[in-house]
Amino acid sequence: MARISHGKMRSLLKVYFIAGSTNCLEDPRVVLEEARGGITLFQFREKGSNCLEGAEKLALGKELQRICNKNGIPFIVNDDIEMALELEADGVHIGQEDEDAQEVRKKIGDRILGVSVHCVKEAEKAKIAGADYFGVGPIFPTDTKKDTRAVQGTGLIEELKNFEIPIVGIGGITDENASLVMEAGADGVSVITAISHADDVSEAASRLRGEIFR
Ligand code: TZP
Ligand code: ICP
Ligand code: MG
Repeated sequence: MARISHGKMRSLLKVYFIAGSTNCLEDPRVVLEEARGGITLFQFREKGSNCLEGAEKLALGKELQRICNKNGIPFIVNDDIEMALELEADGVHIGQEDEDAQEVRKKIGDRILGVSVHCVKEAEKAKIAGADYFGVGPIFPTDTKKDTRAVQGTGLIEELKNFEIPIVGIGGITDENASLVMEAGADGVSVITAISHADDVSEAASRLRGEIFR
């Protein structure tokens, strides 16, 4: 296996859905099944109060991975490198508070490595460590993650373009503001609420996809 190309990575980032059991209003497996037609990449992010742990978390991850596999959607695990390796996930996403990116790259080999970055300095470090993409945010205000950095708007996306690393925006993104993120130079948008809390998940995912592929 070789590292993913920038071109392939950019195409996967277009509609990047992130969820875990605490984000979903109904069974996360049902939500993912409903979203699958609109999304290009999925991240299992099991966080927050009352989130699953241990064997239960692993079991849910496995089921969500199976749904992804069935639908040709690569499966990324947030934070939990051990679980990503155990499941043979397609990749991992880590933040600045997680394990050092260089160490993670050694552990996961050629799997996809996503790193959250909030400034040019973090981007430089992540690029050297071997990040396949940058997660940049929060772009807009969000209630989903309580310990986020300050809202950044789209400025950093523009600044990071010359790094030539694929970029996905995150934080408060909806079908109504997604085009601003793309116009700033992102390769895609990453959302939790816009899909997981929608009355009609399938329709929400398709609508977001429509905005990105416009
Ligand atoms: N990292 C920065 S903002 C955020 C994460 C995980 C939450 C994004 O969730 P939403 O609901 O799409 O704003
Ligand atoms: N960006 C992405 C893509 N995923 C995350 N979990 C995050 C930032 C915090
Ligand atoms: Mg993290």
